[in-house]
Amino acid sequence: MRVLILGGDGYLGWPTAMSLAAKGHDVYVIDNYLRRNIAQQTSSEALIPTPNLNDRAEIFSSLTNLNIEVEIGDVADYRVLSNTVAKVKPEVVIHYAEQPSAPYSMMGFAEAAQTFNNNLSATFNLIWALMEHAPDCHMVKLGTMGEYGTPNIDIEEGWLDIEHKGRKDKFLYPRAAGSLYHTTKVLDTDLLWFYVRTYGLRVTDLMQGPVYGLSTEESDQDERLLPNFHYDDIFGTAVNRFLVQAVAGVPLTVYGKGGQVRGYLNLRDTLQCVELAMETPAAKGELRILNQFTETFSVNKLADSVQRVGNQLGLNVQVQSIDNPRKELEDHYYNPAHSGLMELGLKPHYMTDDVVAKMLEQVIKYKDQIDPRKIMPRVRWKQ
Ligand code: USQ
Repeated sequence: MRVLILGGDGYLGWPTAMSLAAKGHDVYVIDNYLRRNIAQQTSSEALIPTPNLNDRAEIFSSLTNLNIEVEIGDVADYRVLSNTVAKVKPEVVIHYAEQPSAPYSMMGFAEAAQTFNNNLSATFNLIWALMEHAPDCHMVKLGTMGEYGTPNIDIEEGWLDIEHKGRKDKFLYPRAAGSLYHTTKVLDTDLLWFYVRTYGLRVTDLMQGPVYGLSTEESDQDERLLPNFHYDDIFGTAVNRFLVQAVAGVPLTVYGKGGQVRGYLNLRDTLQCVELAMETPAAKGELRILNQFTETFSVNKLADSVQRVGNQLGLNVQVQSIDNPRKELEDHYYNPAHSGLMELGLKPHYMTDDVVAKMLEQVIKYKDQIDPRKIMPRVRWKQ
């Protein structure tokens, strides 16, 4: 298939590009380096240096003879995206081109506005570019499990059947996100639903939990092909941060009580999920929503596992609860459905001790590059 990836330089975008190229698809990626620029501006650079997108594509091509077409451009600019879609005429667009950090979106007005404008414009522009130039194209859009928040009832896959005063209807599952970033994804979903039901677009919206891991078939061939690995408080997820803290000898920073439960998945499973979604596209006029994670656990459980495996590797790992810089429930019910992708054929890779050990070993190689100033939280949700 002709595949266009928006946000092809990102943690998910780059591994997806390589994986789909390796499977024989024609891959075209576009990215404006927004994350790289914000990382530099906020002193949140990745642990492992990653070549720029053109260089990555060249290295990949020299190893595999496979081509990934690269464009450096801003999809939040309609003319840029419209020209690209008209030129590529994609059969599938994978939309990752969003500012992905919850803490960044909570820093202040400028960062919130940048997140809001970038994320909503990217989605809005893509909708229009597809309607204009590729109306049959299947959009695979990356949403987040954080759209639902942590409600005190079971979370369904995107939709909820409601009976009210004796009448029944189906609605988008209620959303209650915990950051402006997560809220932009809620707004994306609403925007998509309007255009799907009104103009017959075909869209899969993937509600993904936090992803971890560096190892994929392609990135294992050469360290220069590794995805971005951030461990700071802005772009680093709890998993990455705990791994680096364990190696640096800093107590693992559990925010508050540590009972925050999320739905996690391995990077290899993101690649599988996106491919499965591509292979069985949503119908015209369908907004298909799939909850994309393979297992749920709490921050405390994650810290326990990094501590246990770290100690087996000879590290002396401590865990310390610190004042929570976010506003979120720290002890809550969490039972989200996630059968859709399993039914499509997903074969999960779980976070076993072996997987944690491999990630720690990878971080240990770069121990000297850990900057302790990036570790403690710098951004607080104003309460
Ligand atoms: N947390 C800690 N200690 C830390 C860092 C985080 O206890 O040092 C806690 C947070 O308070 C939160 C949980 O760990 O309760 C997860 O935080 P995170 O930073 O790992 O993930 P989050 O901010 O939710 O965002 C990440 C990605 C985002 C994606 C989201 C999926 O950055 O792009 O959408 O995971 S989800 O969490 O399902 O919304």
